[in-house]
Amino acid sequence: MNVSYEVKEHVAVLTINRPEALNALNTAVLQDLSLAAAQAEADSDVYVLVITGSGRAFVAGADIVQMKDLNAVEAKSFAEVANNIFSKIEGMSKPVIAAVNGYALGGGCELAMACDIRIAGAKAKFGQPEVGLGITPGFGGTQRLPRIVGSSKAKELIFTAETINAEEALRIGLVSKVVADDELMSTAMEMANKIAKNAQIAVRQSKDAINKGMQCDINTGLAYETQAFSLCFSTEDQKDAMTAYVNKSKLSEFKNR
Ligand code: CO8
Repeated sequence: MNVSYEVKEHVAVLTINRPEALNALNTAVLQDLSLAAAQAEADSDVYVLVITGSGRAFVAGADIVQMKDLNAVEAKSFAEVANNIFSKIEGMSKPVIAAVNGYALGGGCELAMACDIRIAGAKAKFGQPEVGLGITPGFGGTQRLPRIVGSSKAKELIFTAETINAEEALRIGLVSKVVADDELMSTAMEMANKIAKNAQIAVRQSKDAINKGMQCDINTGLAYETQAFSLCFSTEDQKDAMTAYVNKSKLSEFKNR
């Protein structure tokens, strides 16, 4: 297996595990990543997924050895397979945190960008080196990077193929937190556990409204939000939490229904 998967309470941790090739994404790794993400989505006990890499890389890109001799038709199919998997991860009902422990280059940066939140270890490195290899980004980089950091910075990063460090990634908004390398997983787990304690229907509706809203005009987005907001009033969680607030008591946990 190129991916290890374990569940701790309500948090699943998916570790890409091909350290000898800096976790480069070949067909087998993509397949295992896809299966593990689907497992997390299907498991009703899992509320949050954390994705990380083993060794000194998160993912150092798509596998260049596998890509080298592809023709255009094969390249299209490879890109489509990965794009489908990344879009499934992005579209998961549950929040996904990328704990970026090292190189996140090319397909690795693109995988991190398909996650909802990115936390970086201090040694993490980000970049889209594709034009230096004679190709464009192919696993979503031309689309997700400008949506996250703006088109000018995205174009600069993609056209120059420059690698940036974690502090610069934080400065441009590519990641939301940088922590010491040895605190990366504990920080990611702490954030995941904090999310897991909230009302999961509300968390998932929020994610859905944000994701849909990022793809449309603001009035359509506001309509998605109104739908998500009003749906929450049909849950026991909303009644329980607001009743507890009004009674000045503390809700011990959400039923998530
Ligand atoms: N593919 C295959 N093997 C890789 C990759 C990769 N992306 N990255 C690292 N490896 C392998 C190395 O070949 C090496 O293997 P070996 O020991 O057998 O020689 C091993 O991992 C360790 O790597 P290094 O010895 O190079 O480690 P260094 O610390 O010296 O360097 C780097 C680390 C800087 C990360 C370096 O490995 C590197 O530059 N890697 C390539 C990074 C890169 O260019 N990534 C982008 C790839 S393109 C991409 O992702 C496009 C996605 C869209 C594709 C569309 C499909 C059609």
